[in-house]
Amino acid sequence: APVPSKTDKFSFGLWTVGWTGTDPFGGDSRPSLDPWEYSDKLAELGAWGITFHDDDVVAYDAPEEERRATFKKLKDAADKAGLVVEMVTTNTFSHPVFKDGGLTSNDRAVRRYGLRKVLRNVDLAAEMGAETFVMWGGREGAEYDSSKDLFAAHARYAEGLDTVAGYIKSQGYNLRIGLEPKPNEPRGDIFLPTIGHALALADSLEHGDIVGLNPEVGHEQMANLNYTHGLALALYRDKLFHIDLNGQRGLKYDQDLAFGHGDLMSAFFTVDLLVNGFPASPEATRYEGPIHFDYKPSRTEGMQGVWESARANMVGYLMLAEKARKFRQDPAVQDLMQKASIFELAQPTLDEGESVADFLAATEEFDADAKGAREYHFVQLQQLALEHLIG
Ligand code: GLT
Ligand code: MN
Ligand code: MN
Ligand code: MN
Repeated sequence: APVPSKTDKFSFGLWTVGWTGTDPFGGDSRPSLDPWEYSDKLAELGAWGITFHDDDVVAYDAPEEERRATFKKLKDAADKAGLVVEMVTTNTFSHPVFKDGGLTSNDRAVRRYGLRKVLRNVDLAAEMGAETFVMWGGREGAEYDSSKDLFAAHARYAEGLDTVAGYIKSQGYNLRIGLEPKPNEPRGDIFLPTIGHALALADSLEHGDIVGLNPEVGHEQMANLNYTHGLALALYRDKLFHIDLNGQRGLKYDQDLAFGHGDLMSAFFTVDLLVNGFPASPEATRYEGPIHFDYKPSRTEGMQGVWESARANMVGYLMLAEKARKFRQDPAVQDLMQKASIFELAQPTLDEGESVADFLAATEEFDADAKGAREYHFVQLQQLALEHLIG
């Protein structure tokens, strides 16, 4: 198996390997370590970076001095292990105060408290040298449509995001916000449920230029959507700031399996896009950020299983990357892509300078029946992908 190394730019949330197995039906199945114990071990396994919420490192109500000392201890340990703190995020979902949301709670005092907690972490993120500030609004949402003015909820969400983005700019921080969509869980319906929804709200902001996306594989799949298509739209809009890779099998609770342990074919084409880019659009934006894993070591695993599963994400990614490269380089694949007219899609439909009037006036020979009978060879191409994947 390939060996992960720092040049692969793999990173992990401390809350991933740090998950102690608590679920709605049972308590911890594993011990909890100190944050630097997780980061040291991740570095040893070949990771390049770590990410965390404020509350993954210190208790949410820790006194200022303790808070400073603990973050410093973690940063020193990360530096020593050669790890980058590439992203920092805020926990606005665990404490009951956030049960109706942080930025969109009906209760204005809660919103002011939530916004302060987020802004405090923007300072922390900058101090830690992070370049991405993720905002997963897990509690922003509702169980009942009767419970909220849904127009105001979106207005307050936008207000909160613009305040955070404006603050980042005013402080001159080298940070961009990555919105993380999720359709449901823990709320019955979460606001900004998909990549498309988040893009639409980001586009409406005054400081939207530094507000983009942090899409998670499982979250898009929980909405029955195609993750790779979502990444493509985010890239098209220059908004793919960060990614959360993991695995999900179908429409059920958020499984957070290791990357590749869910929909393998979909994972293959996600990696294909990340390592090879779009086949016919070489000038298109590429994702060059961290390969960040947001998974949970299953509750059945002990500490050995935690480290085995962390490694599984990285090794799985590297194996898929190797296969994706070979797939694209295969002359038989290139030939079929040609026959499938894949490269032709990059050619604009209108000629350069062609007006709609010219276009409408033009008489072109076109045989709809012949085109209706043409072959695209898509199945054959997909089969070649499968053969590369499992061959
Ligand atoms: C939480 C969530 C993840 C998000 C994290 C960032 S927190 O674990 O389930 O998907 O990425 O806030
Ligand atoms: Mn998830
Ligand atoms: Mn999660
Ligand atoms: Mn996530």
